[in-house]
Amino acid sequence: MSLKHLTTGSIAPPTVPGKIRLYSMKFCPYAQRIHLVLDAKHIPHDVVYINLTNKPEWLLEKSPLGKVPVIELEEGKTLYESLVIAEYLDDAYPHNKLYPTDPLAKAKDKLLIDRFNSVINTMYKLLYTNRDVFDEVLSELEFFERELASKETPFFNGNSPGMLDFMIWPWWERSDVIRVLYGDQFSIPRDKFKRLLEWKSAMKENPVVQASYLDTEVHAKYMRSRRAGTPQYDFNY
Ligand SMILES: N[C@@H](CCC(=O)N[C@@H](CS)C(=O)NCC(=O)O)C(=O)O
Repeated sequence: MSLKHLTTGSIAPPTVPGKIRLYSMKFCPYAQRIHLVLDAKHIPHDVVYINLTNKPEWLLEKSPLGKVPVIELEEGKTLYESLVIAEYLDDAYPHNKLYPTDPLAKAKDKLLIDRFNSVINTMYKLLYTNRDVFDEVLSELEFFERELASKETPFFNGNSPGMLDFMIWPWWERSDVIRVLYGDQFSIPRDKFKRLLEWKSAMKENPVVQASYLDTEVHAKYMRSRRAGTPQYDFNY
């Protein structure tokens, strides 16, 4: 396992028989989705971290869009796009199913994951281009607050986290960065988002989440470097 993010000029480390290889970047929320699935299902794997500013030449052979996450199942056999990878892993390793086994419940969870894209896009705008859209993020979250309230369980999946919980978690882990960067008025109000904030605390305690969890300060440090146009991938924390 290489902890340093590999750059241009590096050599692709050979895959290890019996282990899935995940190409990741320490601060990428999409890659974190796959860390969560691999950890939740205890799938043997190793991780190679990629410097996305100075990408290794060989990345394009594994990932046609030059993005992470990518998984390599055996030498040269790869799969990309976080949601496609997550579903593949859930199907190929059927123990401890993360998606509901009921097809309708699964389809509904996929709709919610899709709907969360609007939160992701607005959060991205808020962090990188326009801090005026905080209210827009909150109004998009109201839908998820109502959904969770209607379920009457601590997690979207029930009494333990499932695919929907894990697929939206990486952006929740980063949600306090907005407050750190812009001030306390950018906090998610507890009176309007009681259930989601309880969910967030319960997720943070979950051992699978803890395995890839990084503190708000660490995420903020990365985001500051990225906002300055020089993303730092290898700093100590
Ligand atoms: N839709 C993709 C998004 C992945 C993505 O945007 N990854 C970013 C890092 S967080 C990336 O690799 N960026 C490099 C680039 O765009 O050149 C997925 O769900 O996997």
